Amino acid sequence: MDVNPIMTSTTKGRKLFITDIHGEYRGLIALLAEMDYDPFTDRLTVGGDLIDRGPDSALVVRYLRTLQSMHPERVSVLTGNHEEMLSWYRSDRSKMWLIHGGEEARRSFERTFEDEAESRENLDWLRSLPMVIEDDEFVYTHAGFVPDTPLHAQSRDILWMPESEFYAYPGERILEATGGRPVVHGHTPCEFICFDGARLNCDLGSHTYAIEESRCLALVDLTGGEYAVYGCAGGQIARRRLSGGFGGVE
Ligand SMILES: [Mn+2]
Repeated sequence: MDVNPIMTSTTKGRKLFITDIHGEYRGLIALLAEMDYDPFTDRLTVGGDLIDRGPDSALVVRYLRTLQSMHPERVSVLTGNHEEMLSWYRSDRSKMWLIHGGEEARRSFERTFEDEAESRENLDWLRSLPMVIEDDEFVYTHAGFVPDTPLHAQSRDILWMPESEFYAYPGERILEATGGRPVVHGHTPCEFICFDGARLNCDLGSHTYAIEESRCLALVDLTGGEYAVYGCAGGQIARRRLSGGFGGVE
């Protein structure tokens, strides 16, 4: 078997990314195991849309909140447009959340959280999550951002940014705004994770694609340039390489 020494040396202390989990708790846990996730060395960033549509939103929220509280230096969680809809629902009972998968999440909250206090703690945590996270190599957002506006002065509209709008900007313009760092994001389901030199969309449509067999969740190793895919319908896992020269090893 062909073992790449560079890959072997980077299996610890990787940067991992997962997004648009949408209540797929089993998939989340299976993928972390598949990739040998080590919370004491790996950095995990979650790209928002933890909740809605899928069966176990409360378990996803509780797990990630606990993980972050245990490893605050190495676990970061972004908000997405589904957390935004939940926040509106909690403020003024806006029905928009319930019709976009919130009904499933509400049932999961009722079934899973012990009492009102636990529910409030977890949902307040969701409300506190940031829209932009960055490190020395990458910028992370849920859907994209507007390069004309400073990274940390973005409007909350960016949580809803269609891929067509984000990808209408030339890659150079995005990299100029981030100081040369690629943007890792989700929000718009795609079939394969493809790096265009400036952007990496990691949403494979968990509980979102109309065709059940197409719904997948990915855990991406940004350091090693590969990812694991979990099929929401059958629970099968596959490994793939990132395309577009990502990770420095082809
Ligand atoms: Mn989503």
